[in-house]
Amino acid sequence: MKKCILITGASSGFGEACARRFAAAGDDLVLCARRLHRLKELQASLSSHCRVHIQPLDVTDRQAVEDFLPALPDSFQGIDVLVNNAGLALGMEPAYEVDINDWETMVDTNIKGLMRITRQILPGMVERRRGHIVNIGSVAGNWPYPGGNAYGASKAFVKQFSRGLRADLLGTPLRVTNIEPGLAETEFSLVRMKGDASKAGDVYTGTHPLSAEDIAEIVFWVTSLPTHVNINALEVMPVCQAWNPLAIDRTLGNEL
Ligand code: NDP
Ligand code: 8X3
Repeated sequence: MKKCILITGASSGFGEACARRFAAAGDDLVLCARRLHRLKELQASLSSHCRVHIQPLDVTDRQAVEDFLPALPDSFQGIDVLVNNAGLALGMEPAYEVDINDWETMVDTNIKGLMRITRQILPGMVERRRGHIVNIGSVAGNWPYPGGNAYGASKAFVKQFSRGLRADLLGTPLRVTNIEPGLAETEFSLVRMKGDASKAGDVYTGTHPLSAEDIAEIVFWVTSLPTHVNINALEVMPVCQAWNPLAIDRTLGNEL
């Protein structure tokens, strides 16, 4: 049965790939991001497959998020699947050198933006007794690494918030899933390295990372399972990625 899919951050990477995947299934799409020209291009390429509504939206703008749902055309109001994908990492500096503005932008986008959209969409899903929220977390929410500080913490929030939603929604048919990708090649690293294409490229050198299409297939799969099945969390890494041993410093000597 055809669904109505709302994807935040649909202008590139996972969000765009999810749009293409759901479009291939003929679902209705509501696509948001800040870059309207990207959304327009995507809409043009998908509109022969399905109905597509695009909406410029900055998820850090609380008023814009509150105005978002009422402004949707009636035929797109019944959101069945919310893919909470808009997000970013900024910088790799250690916590004692980081630009506090970067931390705040990550919190405003990855935490507050995701909460605001969820709060807008969830009441309608509960009322219609139909819906699936798919949050895009990260391995960074499970495993700390140097320079991951606030980004990892924001994704740990997404993990626990997803569990909390499930707890609140027990007794309804609604589903909640947290997808936790590892290394994936999108515009993510270009954004994190603030436009430095060389540094962003280095992140993937010699690897075979996940693709945006890999993640889109997983998002599509979790939403296509029988309606009594809830994937709570799904951590996915490329084969070339795993854990390091715990780090041990051998330089401090007598200073401690
Ligand atoms: P991209 O940079 O390719 O895509 C990020 C998307 O988020 C863009 O469409 C961007 O659109 C949107 N976005 C960013 N800020 C805002 C905002 N304030 N309001 C609305 N939209 C916004 O990266 P990915 O596709 O990789 O990232 C998607 C999600 O996946 C993020 O949450 C990221 O943290 C997560 N992730 C990424 C991994 C990776 O290695 N790539 C691994 C694990 C998780 P626009 O700029 O047009 O607003
Ligand atoms: C993105 C994955 O490992 O760069 O969420 O933090 S990682």
